[in-house]
Amino acid sequence: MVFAYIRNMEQLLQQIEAMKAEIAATVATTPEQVEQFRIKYLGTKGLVKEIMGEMKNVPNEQKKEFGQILNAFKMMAEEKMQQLQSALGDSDEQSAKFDFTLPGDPVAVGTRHPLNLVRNQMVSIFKRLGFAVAEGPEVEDDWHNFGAMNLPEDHPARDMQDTFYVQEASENNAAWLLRTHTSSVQARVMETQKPPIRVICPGRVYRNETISARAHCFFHQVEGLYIDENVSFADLKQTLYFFVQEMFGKDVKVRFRPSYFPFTEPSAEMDISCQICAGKGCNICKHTGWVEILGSGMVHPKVLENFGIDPEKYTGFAFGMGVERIAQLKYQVNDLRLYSQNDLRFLEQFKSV
Ligand code: 2NL
Repeated sequence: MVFAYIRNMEQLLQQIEAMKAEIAATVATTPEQVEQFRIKYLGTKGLVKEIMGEMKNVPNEQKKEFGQILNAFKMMAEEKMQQLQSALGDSDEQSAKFDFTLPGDPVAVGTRHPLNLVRNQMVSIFKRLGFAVAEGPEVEDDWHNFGAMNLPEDHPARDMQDTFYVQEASENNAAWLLRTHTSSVQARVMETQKPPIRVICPGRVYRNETISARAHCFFHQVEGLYIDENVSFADLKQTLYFFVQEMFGKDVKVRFRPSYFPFTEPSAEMDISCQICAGKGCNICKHTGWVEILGSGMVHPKVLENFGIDPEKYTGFAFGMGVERIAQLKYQVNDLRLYSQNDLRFLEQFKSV
């Protein structure tokens, strides 16, 4: 009997402390060593069992205190056993399953859509000129989309053939539609803000078109509006010239052609030298060396009046352009449908842009 010589509690305590130190110092690197530890301390003839047997020699008034000490000792031995086992498991089974030196699975990195890339670029150029960004709803009433923009009731653009109506006009209700341009957003800006106003409105717009390489039932626009005292056509030309130089480089040439829009007077379209053939003549520019990129003009006095802005005091310019068209010229995209088909072979080409 190991504990046969124990004469008093003092000795018993010393013995427990010595075993605790031994347990703490135990290392096991093989399953056999772990098993040896188990037999020595936790086996049916192990030290834990044996020392528990000493309880019967402990005087009654000290039983509670020593009971706790013995229990703590038992738990320590059990915990150590678990530690030794799991340490062995780690080094043995798990590292056999996993090779931590292998490279990880590659994480697929997405790419920005070319239209977002170009839209962001356009927005950042106009921001540098002091334009704020405004956004608005894609489902609009016909006042914000057409009426406020000086489109007469019988204007062909309002035709069912050209516009997607969500709800037709009735006696008490306005017509609701998918906006055909983002001018409706500028309308909402003029409704809520006083001049000076300087905003650009990027967004998706809808037109009832048969889908082909050159037309789609939705596309993306960036429209701009600048209203203040003494805003002139020269300001319009210089602003747009700055924009294309930033977008396409300093060598780009521009020309303005007179045009017509119900919401601007006078109106002009702007062409730039063809970015595909550098003006030599190709399919994109129809062998003219020029491509149209935007429509613009001085805001029609009636549009200003619609929002209580005095056309005698204030003037403004506005412009609108298609993001798809700018992206086509920058990246030579020859089919509009590519933008909405989500073909990864197309989209992945914009990885490094
Ligand atoms: C085009 C032509 C244009 C505007 C849009 C506009 C907005 C307000 C007042 C007056 Cl609030 N005009 N926008 C003006 C001229 C042309 O867009 O071909 N877009 C793709």
